[in-house]
Amino acid sequence: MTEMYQLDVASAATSASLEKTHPGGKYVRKASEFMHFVGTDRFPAEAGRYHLYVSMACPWAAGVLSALYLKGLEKVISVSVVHPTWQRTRPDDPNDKHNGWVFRNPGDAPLSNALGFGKFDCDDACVPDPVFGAETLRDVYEAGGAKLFKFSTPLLLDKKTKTIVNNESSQLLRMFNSAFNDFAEHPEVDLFPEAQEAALESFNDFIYPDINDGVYKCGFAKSQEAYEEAMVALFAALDRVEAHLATSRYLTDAPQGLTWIDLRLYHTLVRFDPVYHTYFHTNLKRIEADYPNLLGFVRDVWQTFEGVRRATNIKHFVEHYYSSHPVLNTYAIVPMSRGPDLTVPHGRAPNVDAPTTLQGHDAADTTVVTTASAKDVQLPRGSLGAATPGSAAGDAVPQADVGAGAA
Ligand SMILES: N[C@@H](CCC(=O)N[C@@H](CS)C(=O)NCC(=O)O)C(=O)O
Repeated sequence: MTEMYQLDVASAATSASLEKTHPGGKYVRKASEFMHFVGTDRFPAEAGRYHLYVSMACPWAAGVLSALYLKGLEKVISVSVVHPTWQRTRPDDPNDKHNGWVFRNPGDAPLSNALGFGKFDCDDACVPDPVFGAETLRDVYEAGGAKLFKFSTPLLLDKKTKTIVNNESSQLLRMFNSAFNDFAEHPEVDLFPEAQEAALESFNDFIYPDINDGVYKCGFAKSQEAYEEAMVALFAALDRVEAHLATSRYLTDAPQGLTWIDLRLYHTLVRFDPVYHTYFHTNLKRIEADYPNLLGFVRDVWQTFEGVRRATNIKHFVEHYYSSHPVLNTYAIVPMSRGPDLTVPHGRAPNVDAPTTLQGHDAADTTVVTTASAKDVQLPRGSLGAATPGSAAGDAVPQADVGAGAA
């Protein structure tokens, strides 16, 4: 086990391989391979035909899963959820070092990281692959026709033809917003309001590269310069959003409040203090201590939108990052903090119209104007866990079950 780790570090550190994957030490995300759309002759919109693979740890997949819940597509698109801890996907081949997502049944034996350290249980959120009975997401990609060596979530598969439709979250969000409206329980929910399109794009122009992807650029940088450049951009962008959210409840004035860009921002921010601040070295400021408006925004979105809350699995995302990259965290030690208490009243002033299906409860219920610190308000932490896909709202994992490195 230890030998493999030494080999990995040695091969990762040669400047030739670094230049290929990290020009100038910078982390560059690989492009998605599949970009087909549902609603075409090849992939018509049908209930029961498509299957979504997600990791509840992955911010991109969690955004797509939020959209699935918000639109009421649970009976239309089936879902598999991978285990949070990456495993060797070809353990019998000493030359194949790929480490990636695997499927497990709830109650299966706990998994350790690829070096054999740590113990991470197979909890009720794990949902195995019903299409191929695959053990790994890599197997699903290969069965579905993948050519590139990238096996990421989210992934949408056509069960009828057993081919991959799309693995790009921004496109899946758009697809779920409109392509299945004939079957959706909430066709009226609109995460892509046309009137706000320009504003949404201009937010995305810096939120995606500097915040969503920005935290990864900090965490996966392989040179000090690349890390510092990403850090400067990240905190400038966070400061900018913090200032904007001082006068606006959500990012835009969309009539239903939440949009796809709020969703993307939320799923990065909710991971920020418990994961990125420490693991990705994004430690100039913390959301809980330094960004009252971002903190209020995260709590607001979590409290107001049941679909988002159900797609927020703190246990999975904390365990995933700390157990999946042995080069960064050899012994899979998981820090104890789970981040801010999301049950503390969010204190955001309502500036959107009457509640719609998107609004889980009336904004007027939450009248606190200042943002209380989790340390000041001791609320039961039982509701911090996430519901399993398909389970009822508020069916949360008790906090006691999501302790560090819960086994
Ligand atoms: N562009 C993709 C990125 C997805 C992505 O990078 N997902 C990560 C998890 S957060 C993943 O599955 N990584 C595994 C891999 O790339 O092998 C999207 O937004 O859908």
